[in-house]
Amino acid sequence: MKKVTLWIMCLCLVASCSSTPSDAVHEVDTVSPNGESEVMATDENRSGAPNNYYLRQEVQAFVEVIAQKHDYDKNTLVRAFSSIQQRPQVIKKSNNQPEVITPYFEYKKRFVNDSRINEGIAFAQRNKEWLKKAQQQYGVDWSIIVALIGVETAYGRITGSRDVFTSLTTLAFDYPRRGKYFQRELEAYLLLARQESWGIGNTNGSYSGALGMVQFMPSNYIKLAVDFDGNGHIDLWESPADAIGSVARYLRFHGWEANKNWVVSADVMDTKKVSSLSNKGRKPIYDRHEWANLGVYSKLSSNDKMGLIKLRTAPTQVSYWLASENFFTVMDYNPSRRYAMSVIELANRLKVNEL
Ligand SMILES: [Ca+2]
Repeated sequence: MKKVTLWIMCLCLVASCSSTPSDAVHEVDTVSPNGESEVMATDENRSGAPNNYYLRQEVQAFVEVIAQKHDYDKNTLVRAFSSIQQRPQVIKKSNNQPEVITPYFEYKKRFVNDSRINEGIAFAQRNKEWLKKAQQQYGVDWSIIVALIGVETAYGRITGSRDVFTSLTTLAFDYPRRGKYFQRELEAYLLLARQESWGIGNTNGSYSGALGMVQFMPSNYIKLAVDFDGNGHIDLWESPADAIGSVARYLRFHGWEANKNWVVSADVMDTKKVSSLSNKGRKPIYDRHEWANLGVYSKLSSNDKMGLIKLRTAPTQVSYWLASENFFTVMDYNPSRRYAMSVIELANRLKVNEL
């Protein structure tokens, strides 16, 4: 008798655990062997995943803040956070970004190659009216816009297949090195999801939470994305026009200067003399005369200040460039010199074609 009662109790418990509310973020596939006690830990996550994020005190505090600060429906947030658990691959990937560990000559092969160039030319032809409009409105060269979209997502082909809510939550609460940053992005994502009626957890992106053809983080999506085709919605997945306008607006906002050099190759007479000046900071530091006094020569004719960039262009070879403010503006998109140089090299290869 006692056994039968227990069995019925278990059945009821499993039934309540696996009943998923109609607006749940993710379906819960199974109840894990140890799920019951965890699920019973609070009243509000009976339908939640085992080890779900809402069991964590800091997440409960975060939910409270978001609900208060933005008048956000707390039940929606509780359901969302209790439906997801840590995605460890996100942390692993964040610790092994190719920008950090791959030498430039290897890194750039992924982006500056025949297929990426040909696809870029085709993308530019399909979208030339929007590119001309963006170039005119924001002063950003069309080839940089195309190259940036090409490097980010292969012109919108690879925009990420991970639900960004789980990724951002994992990084916000289990990646202490940048936890505060990702908490702000998670907050922005929640606001965007409400504003755009996406439904929390229904938006896919990169493992670090970047969105759409241009891989904007949520805060940039809110701040700088633009409805460039004027259809009343900002859609960075399906509208190349919106993607083009948004990239141009982003670069302009971060200091892009029209009709300026991007980078010029440089000859360095004494590498030791400039070793503390190369790859230094994120701003141009000297004009061409000051660089020449240090034994750094280029074909630059303007008097703009430039920074000195050094990258490995072969296993036993490094090359130098003088880089303008525009180069550092591309670094505002992704703070990697290898990334910025790849975008610029791809743009230079595209630029030889007429728009
Ligand atoms: Ca639009």
